[in-house]
Amino acid sequence: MKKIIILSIALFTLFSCQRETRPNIIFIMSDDHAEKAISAYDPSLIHTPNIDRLANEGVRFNNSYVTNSICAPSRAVLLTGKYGHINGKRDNRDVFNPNQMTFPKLLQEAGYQTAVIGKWHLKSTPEGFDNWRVLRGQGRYYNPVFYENGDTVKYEGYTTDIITDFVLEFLDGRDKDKPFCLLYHHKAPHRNWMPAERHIGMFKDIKFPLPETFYDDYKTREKTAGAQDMEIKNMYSGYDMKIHFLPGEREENSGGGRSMNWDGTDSWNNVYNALTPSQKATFDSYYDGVNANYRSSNLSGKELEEWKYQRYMEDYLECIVSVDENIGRLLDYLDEHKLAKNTIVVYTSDQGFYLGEHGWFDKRFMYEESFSMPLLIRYPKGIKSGTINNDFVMNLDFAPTFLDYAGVDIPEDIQGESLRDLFENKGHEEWRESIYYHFYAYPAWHDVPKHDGVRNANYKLIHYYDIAVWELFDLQKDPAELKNVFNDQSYANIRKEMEEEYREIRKKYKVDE
Ligand code: SGN
Ligand code: CA
Repeated sequence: MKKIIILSIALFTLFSCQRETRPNIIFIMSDDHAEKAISAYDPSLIHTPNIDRLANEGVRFNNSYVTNSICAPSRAVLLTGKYGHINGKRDNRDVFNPNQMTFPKLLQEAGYQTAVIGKWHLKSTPEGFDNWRVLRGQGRYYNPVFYENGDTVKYEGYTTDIITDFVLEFLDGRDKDKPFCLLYHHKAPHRNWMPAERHIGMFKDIKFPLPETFYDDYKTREKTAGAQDMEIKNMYSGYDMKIHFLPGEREENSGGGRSMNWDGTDSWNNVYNALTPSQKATFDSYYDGVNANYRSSNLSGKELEEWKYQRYMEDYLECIVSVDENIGRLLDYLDEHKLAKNTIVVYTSDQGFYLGEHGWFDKRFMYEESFSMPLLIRYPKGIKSGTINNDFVMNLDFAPTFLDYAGVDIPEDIQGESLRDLFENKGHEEWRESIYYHFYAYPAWHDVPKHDGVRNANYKLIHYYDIAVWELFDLQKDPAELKNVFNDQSYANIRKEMEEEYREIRKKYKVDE
């Protein structure tokens, strides 16, 4: 009898010890958040003290990239650790096949409590989650509709705050005997950039500097960079700039939706009308002035374009202030509940974004601003504070990393690598030296042709295969990617090497012809 008791105590202790050593995981992803709009990366545009905590107390990755710079495909890569041609989600229109392996399913099987809260956008119902509360479609900034564990519920308030309320609610009500894995996904700062009431107008007096490439003439890239529809000058005056139309007035610009037949009617009013009377009053208290200024100054040409840029930056960055505040709420919660030490906290975005570079907003291209994604990870038990990492990491690596830290076997067919190797040095010497990208969403908004390509430390080769155009950039000499040297004879050898690398990497990732 005594023996049995001792044995059960021993087993119980062993079991509970095991439970305690497995880390919790909080994966925070915002939508369209450029690195340059996080002060840990670049302090010149905005101060994000809470997001920066993750860099200061953990690691900042300087070379983190997505496989495909568009929302839903990026989310499918997160879940599966595989490229879109393998997981089946190549563009926003494809429906994600939920009957495939995902890392939340594996963690759930291994005894984790799993949840996803916020933007989802994968069209099929979330699977592998004990709790899910996801935004309908793209989600709205105000008064959002959520699908939650089978019900459809509408809430009043600001979506960034509401998503975080739900996150804290989940943490409070969780099963404390299990480790948890929580995907916490913001809608902000996605278009059409509506700040929280408390932040409206806070950047009104700041004059944001124009990026050096704002007036890019697209020379040597005429059919690609020069043929898109994502220029700031074509942003909607209604929906994007929040100008109310006068009777009979129509949108003059494509707004980047040339191929999608936006009807040109009062696009801001549709969104504005979904606000409550008190939200409207707050919007009016600031945007009435913007409207008056727009009408009285009657700008055109470059002046109008630069005015749009300022308005865009103001609203975009104000949305990020709310994201940052809410991350502060979460980090405080982790401190107060003594969860910080044993929780891996990741901050990233579904891709990068243009903040005026090349004259653009949006993403899609394999050029640096949209190909890259911000990535900060804090895990006091495994990562030294203040670490800077310059290796090529990808959103492919999230799934294997989380499985690795949770002690779950990484399935053979996962295409990413565990980032844990970078901090514990095993296998670090053999880390990848080049990365592969593939964008498929054409025809679609913003008119960016399909392309794939390879990047290494010095060069980038891009193939727009439907229009038979190649681009080669010398990233050391031309980091802004303004000069395509594909047909430059002095690069003939480099071109050959990169073409070989392109063939190899496509083979490695099993890209079908
Ligand atoms: C919407 C936006 C586009 C954006 C896509 C994809 N237009 O269509 O500007 O590129 O989403 O974004 S909007 O007028 O509806 O805001 S993604 O992040 O979901 O991939
Ligand atoms: Ca996005």
